[in-house]
Amino acid sequence: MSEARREVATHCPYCALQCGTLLGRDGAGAAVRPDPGFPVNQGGLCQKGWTAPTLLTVPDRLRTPLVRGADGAFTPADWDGALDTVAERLRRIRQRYGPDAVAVFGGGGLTNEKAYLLGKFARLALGTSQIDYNGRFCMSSAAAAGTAAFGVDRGLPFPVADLGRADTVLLAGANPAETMPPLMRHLGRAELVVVDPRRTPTAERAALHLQPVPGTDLALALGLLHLAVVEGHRDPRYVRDRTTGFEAAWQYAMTWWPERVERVTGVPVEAQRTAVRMLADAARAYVLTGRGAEQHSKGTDTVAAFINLALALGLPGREGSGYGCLTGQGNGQGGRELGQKADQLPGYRLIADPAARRHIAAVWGVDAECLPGPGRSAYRLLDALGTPGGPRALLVFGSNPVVSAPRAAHVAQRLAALDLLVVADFVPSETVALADVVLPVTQWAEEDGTMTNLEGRVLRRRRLLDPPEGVRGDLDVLHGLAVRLGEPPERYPTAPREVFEELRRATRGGRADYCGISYERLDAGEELHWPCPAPGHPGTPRMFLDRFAHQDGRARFAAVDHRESADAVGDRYPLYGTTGRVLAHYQSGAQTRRVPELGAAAPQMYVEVHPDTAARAGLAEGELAAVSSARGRTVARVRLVATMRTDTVFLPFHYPGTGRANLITGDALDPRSEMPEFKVSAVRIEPHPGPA
Ligand SMILES: Nc1nc2c(c(=O)[nH]1)N[C@H]1C(S)=C(S)[C@@H](COP(=O)(O)OP(=O)(O)OC[C@H]3O[C@@H](n4cnc5c(=O)[nH]c(N)nc54)[C@H](O)[C@@H]3O)O[C@H]1N2
Ligand SMILES: Nc1nc2c(c(=O)[nH]1)N[C@H]1C(S)=C(S)[C@@H](COP(=O)(O)OP(=O)(O)OC[C@H]3O[C@@H](n4cnc5c(=O)[nH]c(N)nc54)[C@H](O)[C@@H]3O)O[C@H]1N2
Ligand code: SF4
Ligand SMILES: [Mo]
Repeated sequence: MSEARREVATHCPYCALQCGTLLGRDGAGAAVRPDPGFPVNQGGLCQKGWTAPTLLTVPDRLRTPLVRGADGAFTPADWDGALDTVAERLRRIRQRYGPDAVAVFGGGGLTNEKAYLLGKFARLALGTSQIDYNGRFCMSSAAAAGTAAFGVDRGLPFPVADLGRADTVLLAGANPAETMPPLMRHLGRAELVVVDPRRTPTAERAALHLQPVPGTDLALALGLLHLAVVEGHRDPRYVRDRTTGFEAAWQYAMTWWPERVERVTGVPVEAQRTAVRMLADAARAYVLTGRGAEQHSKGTDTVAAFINLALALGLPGREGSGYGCLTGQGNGQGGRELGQKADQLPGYRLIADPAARRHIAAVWGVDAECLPGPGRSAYRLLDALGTPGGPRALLVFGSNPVVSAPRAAHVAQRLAALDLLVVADFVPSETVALADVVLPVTQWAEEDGTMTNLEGRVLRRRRLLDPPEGVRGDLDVLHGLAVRLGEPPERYPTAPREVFEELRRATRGGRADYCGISYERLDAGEELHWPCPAPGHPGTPRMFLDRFAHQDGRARFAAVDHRESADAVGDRYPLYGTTGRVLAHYQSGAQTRRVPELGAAAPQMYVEVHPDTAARAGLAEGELAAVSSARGRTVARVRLVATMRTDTVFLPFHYPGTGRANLITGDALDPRSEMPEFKVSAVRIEPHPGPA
């Protein structure tokens, strides 16, 4: 790295907006400023983005491999020693129990190159089917519904900047004012319809806020479709020429007349009517979903119902209108199409599809027969750890499931039951604390690679700094392990560019085709959205303008009906407990809790409660409450919020220990996406007698 290069154009390490930043040296560390030329953030950054460099030099950064000794304590090790230990123990476990006894858990924050190599490493070097990743907890319901409707799933099938010309945008279960603040710059012109049980900062900016009972969006979306049809807003030409399946979908929506919807959701009939009119009267309108609508045991059907509404109004695939899902993690999009998902191979290919297997096997230089089949999805995988017939070893790259997985106390027990837990991370997360071997890896500013943002735009992450001594890149770690497991070294390149060149070939002809994208084109400043099937191809910022990706070119309505959440509120647990995010913290908080400014902005676990609900429970502002469900309890400070529904409490999931929101969440999964029900638990709130 030349010292002369004082500033590089790169992207924020956190969320899927991937704000453009200029990263420069600042003493021993680095400083960022927004890249004014990048159209997605238009010169904006949130608090997390501004403070991201702090984590590069945080005092407890992992700087040496650690191996747990017989006494239970971590001992620093050199890299050769640590990798030898891991390889030797993996080999023994595999010999004794077979290849599926070793599992891999990846992350949507990994670069495309890392996600691709991790999937290849699992299938070839380990020969295991047992790989999945935290994106299962994030995007999977929208991905399943989007694929079924459109034939392919790209978070936003249009550039973010298109939202800037919208007249109406419906946001179902998304709070971008806190989760993607610079996105709000594009939503300044539009009238917003926000569907959220809480009056969030996003809802404050809305022309219309619908405040449903948690877990009832499916009924609401069916009701909005009902009204759109009976009030004559359906676009009959579009429905006839560009879609199939309306009649079957209508059989359900027909029965969701507005009064019935009001009874189930609590959203007044008049507000339903206004929402439909605002969408139907707009020349340009968008329907967007976030985790609030998706993280349910009926998340896939809920997204499908919102897509049905968008299709009836003729929005998807029309310039200036559409449906999209707001992707979450930095590489939430790329992470889900490059082969770290249990049922997928690179290019969004299905691992059970013989043609897909042949194509990938040829790129990898192996026989298709030696590729394993589909494995367990994320929660099922975690739940099976250390059980008879389940994995005995787990390698974690880019997730902190002790805090972020549902039913977290149970998941921590499963992790503790393993023969071997290996975690690659750059900070001592709560999952690192349970590991047998810890591998310290590089961070964004110390590495090259690519990320794919929420609009399918492929971006360059660029290296400015040399990693601290003792720290290696994830690609080096995978290479080192693979070679020790007897793989040919050239099969696991350590240079990101080389991995990308292979990844291009692997995705060729797949649904997410990166074949025409190269570091050269990206570095020359080209704006490239996949699919980009050839080197001369301009990429595809707007999808579906002529046809959808199904063979007949048509989008599919889905025949879906409402159903209850898995957890029923009742005498014992009378309230809806829902969970989500706050501005200052990111995910499990492993990173942002270490940044002093962010820690100070949101220092400790709290629960948002309506004053009447709190009073009934004998609780006042600032007091400690125990929030319990059938799974367990979490301890949180009461924050009185007058705009809350009286039947609902809200818990952020960024905090560790006894304040983990996931101590109360359960293991109900969506039958199609296997998304956990993070957004609805039946809970009770009461004073917590002791210290937190
Ligand atoms: N500050 C911050 N930003 C982030 C992240 C972060 O951790 N912190 N994470 C990134 C990632 S990975 C993701 S996935 C995105 C998520 O971004 P969002 O989807 O915006 O985030 P959430 O807070 O999980 O959920 C959004 C809203 O859903 C509401 N909600 C809860 N239950 C329901 C329900 O039943 N129906 C409806 N309609 N709404 C409901 C919550 O009140 C919440 O305001 O954010 C990304 N950006
Ligand atoms: N109750 C509740 N639970 C939730 C949610 C919710 O809304 N409510 N949301 C869910 C969602 S949408 C998500 S996305 C998950 C996220 O939850 P997690 O998967 O736990 O995500 P992070 O906290 O980002 O954890 C990433 C870890 O990997 C490390 N890391 C970051 N980049 C890299 C890298 O390049 N290489 C390696 N080796 N390590 C890296 C970080 O330091 C951190 O420790 O949480 C889910 N859990
Ligand atoms: S909005 Fe997302 S990408 Fe942009 S600065 Fe904040 S965390 Fe980073
Ligand atoms: Mo996410």
